[in-house]
Amino acid sequence: MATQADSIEEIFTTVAALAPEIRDALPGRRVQNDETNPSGEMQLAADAYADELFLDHLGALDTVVEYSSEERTKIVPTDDDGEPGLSVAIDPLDGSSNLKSNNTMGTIVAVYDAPLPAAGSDLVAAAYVLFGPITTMVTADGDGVTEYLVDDGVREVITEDVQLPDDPSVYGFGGRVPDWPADFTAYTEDIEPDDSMKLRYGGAMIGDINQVLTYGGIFAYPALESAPNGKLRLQFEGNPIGFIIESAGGRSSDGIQSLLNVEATDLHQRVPVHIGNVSLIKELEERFR
Ligand code: P6P
Repeated sequence: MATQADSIEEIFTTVAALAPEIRDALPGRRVQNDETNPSGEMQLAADAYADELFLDHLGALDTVVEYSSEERTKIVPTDDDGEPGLSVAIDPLDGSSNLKSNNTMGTIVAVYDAPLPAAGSDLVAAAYVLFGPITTMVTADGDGVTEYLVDDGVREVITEDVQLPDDPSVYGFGGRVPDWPADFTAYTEDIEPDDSMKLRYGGAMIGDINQVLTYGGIFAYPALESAPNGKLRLQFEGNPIGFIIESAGGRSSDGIQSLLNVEATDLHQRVPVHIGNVSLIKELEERFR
């Protein structure tokens, strides 16, 4: 009988094995396919291609009973034996709009031990694959964070027990400045004059989060005047990335509480996202009180 750790490892291995095929398919799939995803965003051929691959391969695993993705309106049941199992929520290509400009993007995987939509506290694992100059994968499974090189679809450990650096040095804030609410603007006015901090914002959450994980700092896509719940999705972005950074000694927040405590009400619900060093998130929550 496979343990839950075995099941998580099998999911991570499957995702890593698909990375070369997805990366190789990017050059030929930079075009929009005249579809919009459930969040109303234009879909690229690459988004749809990656989504189909993940459904086929993750859905075939005995221990996966539900598959969902940013690209699909509905949850796909993938189990026919009625045995309990894990629910996977995927952002197949986070930051796919960076494909046109040849900037970083990748895949975010959330593994919940509960039916979807689920709270972050139901996560048992999360990971992201980052298509940068090299392909890397960062995983968290409740027992620390590990960074891997993904070479020909096989993970090779780079660093075990990854921890956020104590002294933060980067920040990246999404949304348009005039659209930021006053409390977030006030917070940015604390951060930007700090000469130990520099702006790093690349348009793909996992690229910016990897900067935070590497150098320490904060990434935020806050609530906006025009979009009080912000832009990022709880199930596919906020929860898994919050889980990873909290597992690396950092903190996540919707402005009030950890993202992992936000109630899940809809598969594609959006949530204000603030993730990084504990000191920076605490300072933000103080501002929001
Ligand atoms: P903007 C990518 O589309 C994404 O969902 C995140 O990966 C990224 O952080 C954000 O949206 C970028 O949004 O408004 O800067 O294009």
